[in-house]
Amino acid sequence: MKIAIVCYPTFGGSGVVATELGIALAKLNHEVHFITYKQPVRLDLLNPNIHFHEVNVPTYPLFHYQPYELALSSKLVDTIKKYKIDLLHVHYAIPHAYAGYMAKKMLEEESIYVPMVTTLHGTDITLVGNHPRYKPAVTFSINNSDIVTSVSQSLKEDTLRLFEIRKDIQVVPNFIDVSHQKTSFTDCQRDVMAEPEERIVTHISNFRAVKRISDVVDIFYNIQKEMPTKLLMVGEGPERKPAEQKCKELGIRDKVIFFGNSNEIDKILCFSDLFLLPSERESFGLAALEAMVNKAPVISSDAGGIPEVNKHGVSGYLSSVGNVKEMSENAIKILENDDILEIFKQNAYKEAKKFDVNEIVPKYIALYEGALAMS
Ligand code: GMT
Repeated sequence: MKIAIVCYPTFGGSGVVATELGIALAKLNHEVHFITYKQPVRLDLLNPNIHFHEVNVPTYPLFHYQPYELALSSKLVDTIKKYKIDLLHVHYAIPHAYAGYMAKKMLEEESIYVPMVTTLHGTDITLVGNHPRYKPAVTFSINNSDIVTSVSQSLKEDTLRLFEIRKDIQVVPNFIDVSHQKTSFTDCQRDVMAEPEERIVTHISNFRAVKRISDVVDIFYNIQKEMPTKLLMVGEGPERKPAEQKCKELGIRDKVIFFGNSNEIDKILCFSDLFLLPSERESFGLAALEAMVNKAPVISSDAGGIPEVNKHGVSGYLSSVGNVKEMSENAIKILENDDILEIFKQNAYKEAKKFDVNEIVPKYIALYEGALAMS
């Protein structure tokens, strides 16, 4: 199949999932065309089946807002025609499903029919998409997609609750390449990060308010009172500076390392003993899955789709949003005993394997085949 993928190219779960999906499809000999405004951060163009087409938005002083959707739909039309694309898969409803729909309609004028699969990722539904200013357009573009998928059962339920949806929504969970984790590198250099007796706790996100970064710092503060520990904070976003300030005020700044955005999260997760994800909302929690495949148990909130990934008492523990006390106690329970930590580490890995790329990508391929058969 020739598949066009539209996604956000930046650090963030939806772009990562779209990129990993494209890479997996290319390995299965499908021809994959990424169409977005920048090369996706995790995209390696060395595979001959992978192509990247940049969407350029020429700036014009008359426009207060530059029309990205227009440029994207035009680029889609041109690319689909030029490369004879069979199917369009857009990740994140806003504005990709809307632009994809417009491209489909323009192509129909020329008797070219391309089915569109839309994958809902989370904030496109629960935060941004639900805003009254976007809601009609988001509802319209979901209802006019040929196939709609969501990354968790929880997100499917949120979508049906928040929007008037006529379409069936298929749950296709996010995934991870377990074999890559095993083979990508062997030198886990724990000693550059911490002393042998120190535990390593990690948080990775885009440092937005929804991630409750302040809870991460509070939980870590409680842990480090009980045992020698380091906190690794990976990512960039508006809550980073306030978090650094809070660490200073609590007198723990020297125990916390802020990395900024990183392309080497496997290297950081390989020596992590525990992962913290106390988010206010989370449709899936891809970062938790990436931690689990690296054998890091997860202390998380029970928001959204997290319970579908992190299993309470098995791969970690779940608490209600904001229950820092319970999250701290559970973290300490896992970290204070080597044997217990080892059990949780193995369990986390075992649970992560359920989301292996080889289990999940065939589900997308089956949906693509169904969409093509319908068109
Ligand atoms: O977490 C974010 O704010 C980034 C966002 C995105 O669109 O990149 O993540 C969403 O999609 C991820 C991939 O499907 C999910 O793992 C995240 O849980 C989801 N974030 C939220 O729902 C807040």
